[in-house]
Amino acid sequence: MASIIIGSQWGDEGKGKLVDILSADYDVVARCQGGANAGHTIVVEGKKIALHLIPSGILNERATCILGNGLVIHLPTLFKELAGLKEKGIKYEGRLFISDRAHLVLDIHQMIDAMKEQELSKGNDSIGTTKKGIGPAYSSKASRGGIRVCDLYHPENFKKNLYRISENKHKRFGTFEYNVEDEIKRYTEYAELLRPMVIDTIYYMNQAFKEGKKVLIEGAQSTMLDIDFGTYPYVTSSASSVGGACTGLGIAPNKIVHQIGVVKAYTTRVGAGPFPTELHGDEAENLRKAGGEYGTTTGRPRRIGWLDIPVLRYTSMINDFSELNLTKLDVLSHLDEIKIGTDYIHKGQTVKGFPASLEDLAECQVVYETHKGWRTSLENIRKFEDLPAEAKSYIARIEQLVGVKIKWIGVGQDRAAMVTQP
Ligand code: 2SA
Ligand code: GDP
Ligand code: MG
Repeated sequence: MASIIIGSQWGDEGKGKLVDILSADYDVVARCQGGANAGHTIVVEGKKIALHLIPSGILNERATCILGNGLVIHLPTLFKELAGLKEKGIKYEGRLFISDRAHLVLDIHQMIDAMKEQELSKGNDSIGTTKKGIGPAYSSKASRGGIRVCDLYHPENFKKNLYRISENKHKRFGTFEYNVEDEIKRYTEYAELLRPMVIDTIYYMNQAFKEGKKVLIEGAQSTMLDIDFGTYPYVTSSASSVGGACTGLGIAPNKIVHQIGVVKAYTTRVGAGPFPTELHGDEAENLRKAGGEYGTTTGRPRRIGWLDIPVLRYTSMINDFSELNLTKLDVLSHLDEIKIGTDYIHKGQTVKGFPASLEDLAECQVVYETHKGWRTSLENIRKFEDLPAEAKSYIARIEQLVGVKIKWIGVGQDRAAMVTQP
């Protein structure tokens, strides 16, 4: 059986922390999509670890970690991250495996990401990507010109494809500095370093199910950034909702028995794109500071807003969340009043689902309700019954509005700061 942890908003809900906690009960922890655009921060006894490509289950020595076929992998970033783990004394040898079908993000993809953003900025249309080469790498994949991990072991093929990518991109973007021969040399070295980790992860995953192993799938980015369901084109380039687990790991949907949604107690978004409950000025700045809302990968300040129930109903519908983890409730502790956006009104009608057109979305008015704050620190609370009454009623109201039980409540950054609702 598998459980999947999926973001219900625009990312950075705190998925990494929950994966780290739950991984103690799992044999395998797998990533199925995205790349080093992800940033998952875990804090254990005051020590911070930021992961981008490697699953957050790596801290649990019992778990085998998998990077599935649905990922796009920048090998220099992967090796940097592995060196960081080594420095911290975390052993990954023999328990981190990479799909031979995963696609590579090459430096040229990262350069194109930056050039495309620059081009879009002329019309004020930049996506605000992480510039990690994600969109261009998935474009190469979809247009059947990508390079996969298995191609590293067929140097002639690798070389031919890299020259082709480089020629195509120069035709499209004009002159820019990119030395194909240097890149080939680097990748010849990476290929050998990577070899012990490369396996057929599809066979591995399905054998793991046959052997009765428990699998935890770690979502990255989140449903509102999904290429199909998100606020297109202000999305990432992968399937970051439940369906991405099947295509990104080669497993059947009936293997996934729990879909755990992670919900931040307010909303954040990095990069451009619509954000109906967005706050500005001091209100936003105070929450940003209280929540440390700066990108784990890029350090960019995250945009801040109130909890958006239409978003949660929509992402809960797509993923059929079995239970939720409400995170960062402690961040709201300084507020006298907390708002929740309960509905969108468009042309006098309550919106069902979520508008496809960004123009329609911009015309929506958000209906808010106001809740009394609790004005006391939650960080040392470890039992549900010890939460203040106002916090309990905020939790109960979210459960009622979304129609899904909140099983875990995050009350601080540390691994230990998690309360379970009986
Ligand atoms: P990309 O780079 O092509 O995937 O960017 C497309 C959009 O997806 C957003 N995106 C993210 N949003 C939130 N968190 C992400 N990871 C990092 C983090 C972000 C960071 O954990 O903080 O450090 O800035 C992430 N990755 C991609 C991105 O902002 C674009 O809106
Ligand atoms: P992810 O991308 O969903 O894994 O989330 P990130 O790691 O990018 O961002 C979430 C941030 O919030 C990280 O710095 C976490 O350490 C932190 N965090 C997670 N849960 C909580 C919580 O309950 N309270 C507080 N204060 N911080 C939290
Ligand atoms: Mg993140």
